[in-house]
Amino acid sequence: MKRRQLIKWGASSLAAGAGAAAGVSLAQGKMVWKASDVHPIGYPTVEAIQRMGKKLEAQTSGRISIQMFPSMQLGGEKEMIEQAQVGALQIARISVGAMGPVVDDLNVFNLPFIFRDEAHMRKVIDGPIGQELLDRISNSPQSKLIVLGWMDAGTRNVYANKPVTQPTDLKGMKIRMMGNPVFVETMNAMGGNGVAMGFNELYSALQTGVVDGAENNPPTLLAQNHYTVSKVYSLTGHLIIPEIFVFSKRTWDTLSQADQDLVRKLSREAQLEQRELWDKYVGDAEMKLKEAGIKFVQADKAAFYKATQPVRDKYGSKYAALIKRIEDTK
Ligand code: GTR
Repeated sequence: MKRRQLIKWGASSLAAGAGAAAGVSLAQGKMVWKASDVHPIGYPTVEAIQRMGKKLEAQTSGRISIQMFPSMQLGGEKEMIEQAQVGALQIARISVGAMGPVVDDLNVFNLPFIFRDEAHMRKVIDGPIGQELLDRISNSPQSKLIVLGWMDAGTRNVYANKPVTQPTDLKGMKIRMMGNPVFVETMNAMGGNGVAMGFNELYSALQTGVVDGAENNPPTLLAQNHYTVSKVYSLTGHLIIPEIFVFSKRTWDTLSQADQDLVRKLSREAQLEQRELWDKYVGDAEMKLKEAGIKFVQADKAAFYKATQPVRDKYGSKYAALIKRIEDTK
């Protein structure tokens, strides 16, 4: 065998080895990246990543593509984070709620009523604070993830089969919260009993009465079919939690600079597209929920704000400087 040919062979088997180690399917030099989301096809976060995949395929002449695994096919967000960390999965879209236990600073965004409204949240993630937090995740040795960008997830409100307008309405009610102590304590402070539970278990827990309710944004209430078992949506507005999409550092480190730059560029586009898709989807979701007979009820937000002050005091003290900067973002 000629020397040049040998080198070529050696290089390609090396590349295949690196790819295989990082869990990337490689056929004839083509890379197929696995992406995962808990939401179904058509949901704005899923759609934005699929569009990114199409562009990636077009701009690399088919060398790189994305295979989407929607609807929790690869498990809940905790599992998705773990798979991305070991390189079994390349792109994961996850809530900052699930990232708090991985990178502590992110818990600032998981505090109740930390943002005045969604416009305030967007100002913060679009500005220097947003960039600093993304960098902190990418630079944290224990995260093993590279953050590609932010995504929107609107405002979370309580849903159950009765209205919740005051903290006293939640008395004795078991409300599912994401698995992060700050959320369970938030619900307890709001007057209910917070129950930490994986998102993948929630539908049947609502259906069988293991929990009395949950809390989420309108698109999730619709897309996860929770509205078929919880009929009243009370606008408590207690959490506005953005989401992120991340790339496995293990795979990232095997990519060429040019491929990394391309992914960065397309990620920025995906972030902008998701926001547009999100705004439209929220409007559609609210309309469909109302058409399906879901009652939207205005809650006394000031009362819930007051009730959750101990949570902000307890968790917020160590982030005091950051919280001040968030408050000062106008
Ligand atoms: C949704 C979010 C999911 C997941 C879910 C939950 O709003 O998009 O990523 O975090 O909430 O409550 O677990």
